[in-house]
Amino acid sequence: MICNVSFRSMKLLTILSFFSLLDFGNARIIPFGETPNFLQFELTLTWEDAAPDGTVRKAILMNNQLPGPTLRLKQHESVQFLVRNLLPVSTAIHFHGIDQLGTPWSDGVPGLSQRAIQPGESFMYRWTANSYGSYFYHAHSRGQLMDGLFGAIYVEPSNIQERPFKLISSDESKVEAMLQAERQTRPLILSDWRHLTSEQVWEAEVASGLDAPCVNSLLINGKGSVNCFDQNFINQMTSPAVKALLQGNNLTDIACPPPFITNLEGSYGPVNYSAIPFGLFSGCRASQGRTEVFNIDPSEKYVSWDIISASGTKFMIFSIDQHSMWIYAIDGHYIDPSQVDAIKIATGSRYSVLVELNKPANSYAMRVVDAGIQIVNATAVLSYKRNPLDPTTLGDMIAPSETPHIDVTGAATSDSVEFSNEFGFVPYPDCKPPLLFNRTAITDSDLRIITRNGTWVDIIITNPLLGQPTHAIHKHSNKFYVIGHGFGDWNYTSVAEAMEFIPDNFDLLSPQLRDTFVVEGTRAGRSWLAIRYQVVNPGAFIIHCHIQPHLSGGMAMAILDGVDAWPQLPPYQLTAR
Ligand SMILES: *[C@@H]1O[C@H](CO)[C@@H](O)[C@H](O)[C@H]1NC(C)=O
Ligand SMILES: *[C@@H]1O[C@H](CO)[C@@H](O)[C@H](O)[C@H]1NC(C)=O
Ligand SMILES: *[C@@H]1O[C@H](CO)[C@@H](O)[C@H](O)[C@H]1NC(C)=O
Ligand SMILES: *[C@@H]1O[C@H](CO)[C@@H](O)[C@H](O)[C@H]1NC(C)=O
Ligand SMILES: *[C@@H]1O[C@H](CO)[C@@H](O)[C@H](O)[C@H]1NC(C)=O
Ligand SMILES: *[C@@H]1O[C@H](CO)[C@@H](O)[C@H](O)[C@H]1NC(C)=O
Ligand SMILES: [Cu+2]
Repeated sequence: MICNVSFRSMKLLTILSFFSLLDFGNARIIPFGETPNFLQFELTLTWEDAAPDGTVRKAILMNNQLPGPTLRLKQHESVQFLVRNLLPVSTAIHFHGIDQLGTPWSDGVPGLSQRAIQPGESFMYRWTANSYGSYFYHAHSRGQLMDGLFGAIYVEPSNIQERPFKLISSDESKVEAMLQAERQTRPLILSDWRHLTSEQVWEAEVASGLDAPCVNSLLINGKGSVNCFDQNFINQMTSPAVKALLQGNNLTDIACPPPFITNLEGSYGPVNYSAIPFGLFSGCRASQGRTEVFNIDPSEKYVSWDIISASGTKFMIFSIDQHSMWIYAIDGHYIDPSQVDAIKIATGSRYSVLVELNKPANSYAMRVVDAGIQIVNATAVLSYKRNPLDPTTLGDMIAPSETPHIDVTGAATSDSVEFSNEFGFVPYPDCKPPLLFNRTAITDSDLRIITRNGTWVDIIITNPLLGQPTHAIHKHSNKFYVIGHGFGDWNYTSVAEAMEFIPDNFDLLSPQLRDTFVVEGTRAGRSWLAIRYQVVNPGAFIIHCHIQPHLSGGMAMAILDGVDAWPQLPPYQLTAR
């Protein structure tokens, strides 16, 4: 993937249709403080030397660790989440995918929902986990996500929540094992890592005039290593399509496209190639970090992971040697389970998977690679060995695997490898947003969306310039339905009108319910995405690209939802500091 968004003409979000008041499927808002269970969670942020991939740099640690500690809570439980900022810079923390019903002041967007937490200050976030499933917290201030500020959140579903596991197997003992695996589900956080800090990357982007899509390593739960591939191997693994793009050049020694590729469309204006620091596009120094090892007791029959992409720029592909995965929830919502060998995951998305432990006792590589052009990877280990105290089961015990599903470029190793299809999932149980035909259009002239409470809103996101990368659009507050997508120009005044001409591009019967979704890259032509949500949560929120340099570059838009019913700041929040 080549990230060459023009920061100066960032007008990719086009609001076309805005539907008038209809009342459907009200979410019950539980005001903070009504629930009996309060969880206390404290996060102390410090700026320290750290070496997740074996190379020392400054990074943000949370209670001395990276990723931060996992926040686990039960559905409908409330949390008081205290952030102590001992960093030299201001910050704010966003709870990605958490709907913040009734608590918009805890959404963590500095300048919109709160003032930034200054160095030395503390801030108390308070919210209720209305929805179950996999989420994460991360910095929403400048590029701090890329300095390591992230950690998993898991909301245990209430007992009355219907699970889709019977669709995987009709064997009751297996379904019971899946329920048990879900109860013990564990985070698997994928991230991309650089040896420059986020501010150094930003300064280099501004000074050079280039977007910086390359990384130095990938991490699984904060662990990884730096590979320096042999140039001949890099050349050998470079696909014909990438070779055509490279015009006779090689990928660099970090297996990334050289900087002139980023500037191919010339959308940046003057480029200063001498302002590119070591390691940004090239400059490889191998280093060895730790390896994440999962020692699993195979008598449990199934294991569940919440795969969370906390990456700054990379879309990634994940797979486990010799095992398939049942994806059973995405972005904290169940789906009709889908059996795949490899999952492509956009930054900000969460895929929950069940893996059947039906192979011989051994260690199996869990692989993650860049889904784009760079050749960069990380490996964790799934070990069936029983005794976690046995030292031979710990460490870098990757059994030589003859049958990985993917190679280091993410390509399938055989025709039978099944990849996830972002567009193909069906929510469980089915949820149907209403068909709407009574519309009033609004324009995007002031780059804000302003709504009345209860309104249904369609947002059409267009990717109008050729050669653009795929973007990962994330909406704060409640989830949205993915009602349509396609290639070509969007030249309609509403979804209803578009559906008369291109009905096959829409699905109003079983659309996915997501908080992060892709609008496709435009190397093959312009693209668009149509999402729909109901305004149920008055407050100030944001919709933005989750690729960090794009967000830093301004690819964001404020959503002022339900302005007719904005809440008063409660007294407890006035003293949040
Ligand atoms: C590409 O890599 C090969 C193998 O290392 C090398 O012989 C060749 O000179 C390189 N080409 C360029 C344009 O740098
Ligand atoms: C290009 O970058 C170098 C290194 O940062 C700097 O010394 C030089 O002044 C820059 N040139 C221009 C034209 O800005
Ligand atoms: C990347 O994949 C290659 C090929 O499978 C492997 O040799 C190497 O150890 C992997 N690197 C990391 C950091 O996991
Ligand atoms: C359409 O909405 C307007 C108000 O926005 C309302 O006056 C009108 O009755 C609605 N028409 C239908 C058919 O629902
Ligand atoms: C906002 O609208 C939703 C949906 O109609 C409703 O459930 C909720 O009570 C409203 N909130 C306020 C503060 O009026
Ligand atoms: C624009 O929409 C019209 C129908 O409204 C269709 O006939 C036409 O082909 C579309 N043009 C493009 C460029 O997609
Ligand atoms: Cu983007």
